[in-house]
This record gives sequence, C-alpha cells and structure tokens, in this order.
Amino acid sequence: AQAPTREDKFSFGLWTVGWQANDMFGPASRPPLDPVEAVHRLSDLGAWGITFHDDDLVPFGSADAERARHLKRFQGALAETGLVVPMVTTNLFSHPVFKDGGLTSNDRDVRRYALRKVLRNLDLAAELGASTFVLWGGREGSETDAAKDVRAAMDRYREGIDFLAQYVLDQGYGLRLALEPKPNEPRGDILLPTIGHALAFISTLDNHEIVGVNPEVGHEQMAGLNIVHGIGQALWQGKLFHIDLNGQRGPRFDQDLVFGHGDVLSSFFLVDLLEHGGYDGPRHFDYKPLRTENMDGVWASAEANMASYLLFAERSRAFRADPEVRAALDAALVPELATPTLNEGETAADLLADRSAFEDFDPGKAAERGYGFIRLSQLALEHLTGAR
Ligand code: GLT
Ligand code: MN
Ligand code: MN
Repeated sequence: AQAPTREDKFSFGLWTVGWQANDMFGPASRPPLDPVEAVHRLSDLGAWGITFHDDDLVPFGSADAERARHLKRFQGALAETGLVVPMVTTNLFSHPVFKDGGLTSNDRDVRRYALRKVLRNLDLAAELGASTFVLWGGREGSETDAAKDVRAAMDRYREGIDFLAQYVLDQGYGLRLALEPKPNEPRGDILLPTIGHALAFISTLDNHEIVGVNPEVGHEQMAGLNIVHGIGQALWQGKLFHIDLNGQRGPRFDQDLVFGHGDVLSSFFLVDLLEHGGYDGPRHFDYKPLRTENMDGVWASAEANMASYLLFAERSRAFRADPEVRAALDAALVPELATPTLNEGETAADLLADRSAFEDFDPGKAAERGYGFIRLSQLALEHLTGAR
C-alpha cells in the first residue's frame, strides 16, 4: 500500500483520535490525549492537517492565561512538525447551556452567548491560518414539534450565519463558513438535516458567497441518502468547501466508522468523484476509533482511514484507465449526458419545427435499447476488489 504524503491533504479532527470512547452506556475506555502528542503522531503518520473545536484544545471556561498557555503549546507543535490547521470549528453542543441549541435556542441570551463564542473562535481560526470554519448545529433542533417554531428558528439561523459571515468579511479574514448537515442525534430532529436542506438555506443568505457545506458521509447515509449524489450536487453548486469522511452502515445511530468500513462501494465512487470532480480541499476524517481499541488501535485507525482513501483512489485510476471500462462507458452513453439537450440558440419554435424530435421519433424503438449499466457496475466492482 502507498504511504500518505502531505500532498494527499489528509486532515483529522482532534476530537477523533482524541475521543476517549465514553458513550451512552459506559465511561471512557481510553486516557485523554494531549493535543501536542496528537499533532506529532498524526504528522509521523503522514497527515497534513489537524482541526479542532475551541473546547477540544482549551477546556470550556478556561481563564485567558490558561487559554494562552494551551494555544502556545499547540502552536509550538505545529511549528515543529509543519502540520497545518485548515479548519477550525466551535462547540455549540456539549455544555448544557446549549441543550436547546446555540444559534437557534429559544433563549435569546443563549443565542447571544453562542455568537460571542463563535466570534472569539473566528479570530483564532484566522490567526492560525485556517481557510474553513465549520458550523455543525448538532443541538439546533427539537424532540417535539410543540417546542420549536421552525420558521422562527430558520430566521434566527439565517440571522446568526449572516452575522458571522459579515464579521469575517469586515475583519478581512480569508475564511469561508461551511455548514455541516445531520438528520438527528443528539437532537431528535436537527435543523438543516441534509446537504439539500443546507444548500437551499444558504441560497437565502445575504452573504451566501462565503457560505458552503461540510457534508459528512455517514450523516447523509443515516438519512438513507446517496452521499455521492449529495457531494455531486454540492460540487456542481460550487459549495463543497470541506468534507468529513467516515463510514456508516445504513440508517441507524451515527457510527463514525473508519472511512471505507461502511458502504465500500459508495466509498469507492465517492473517492472517484473527489479525485476527478474538481475538489482540491482537505480530505478530512471525522470518525471515532472503536471503543474496543487502546491507543495503539487509535493510531492504527488513523492510518486505516488514509490507507482506505489511497486504495480507493488507486482503484479509481485503474477503473478509468481500463479500455474495457471506457468502451462500457461509451456503450452506456455516459459521456453523452455532457451534451446540451438543445442546440446553441435553439428556441422553442425551433424545437417544435424539428420533426426528428417528435413526429419522426419512435419512442418504442428508443425504448428497446439496454443501457448496460449492470456491466459497468460489475466492472467497477471487479476493479474495486482487485479482480482486475
Ligand atoms: C461532532 C460531530 C461531527 C462534527 C464536529 C464538528 S462535532 O464531533 O459529531 O460530525 O463534524 O463540529
Ligand atoms: Mn462531522
Ligand atoms: Mn458523525
């Protein structure tokens, strides 16, 4: 297997390798991880970047001097290793003050406090040279429809995101905001549950140019959706600012498995899309090392994410280079979809005058063709499994 290099742009959340594996049914099974050690270990493994929430790096409520001390140590480790901070995010979900959300809490004082918490962290993100600021609204939502006026919540969400984006613009920070959708967990229902909801919401913002999405593979799959289609549309709209790669097996609780350890076929097509679809941002892993693993297992899991990605990328190149695949793609008319349906400048009158489009077109005959999609799919599977 290939070893990861900085050029691969692999990054990890501090909260991933640092997760102590405390869950709903039991306490931590691993010791705390020093962020400085995380930086060094990830760097040694070939990662390029590290990301974090304010509270991952500086415990919630730390005094200013304490905060400065934590940041200094962390920045020292970055300088020593050359690891970068491509993305920063704010925790608006752990402290009980956010139990009804941050930007959309019913309590106005909480919303104002949330904005202040994010502003402070935007300054830090800019200082560390990050280009993306992620907002995951895990607590923005409800368990009962009696409790949340969704239209008012959307007003407040828009107000909050537009305000934060305006601050970024006013400060001249080179940051873009990326909203991360998730359908549920920890709230019963979360606002902006899917990529599609988030994209529609973004189009209503005054500052929509600097707001995009940070989709997580497993979150779309929890909603039963096709992540490859979702990412395809986000790319098409120029809104794929960042991505959270991981694994999930079907609609159930958020598994945050290692990338490739969920839906393998979908992971293959996702990497194929990222590698050939014009995305050049971070390949960011947001997963949880299994609770069964000790620290050796944690580092093995970090390696596994990168190895999976590189394996899929290599298989995707082989797939695309195979002459049989190219012939099958042509036979399936895949390239023809890139041809516009209308001729240049063609009007409705022109189309109405084109007898070949209707009067002389034989739908019965056209319906006889088989598209050969199964053959194509099987060729992909053969490449993926190394049979070719
Ligand atoms: C939290 C969540 C992730 C988000 C993180 C960013 S927080 O760990 O489960 O999906 O990406 O806020
Ligand atoms: Mn995520
Ligand atoms: Mn998740």
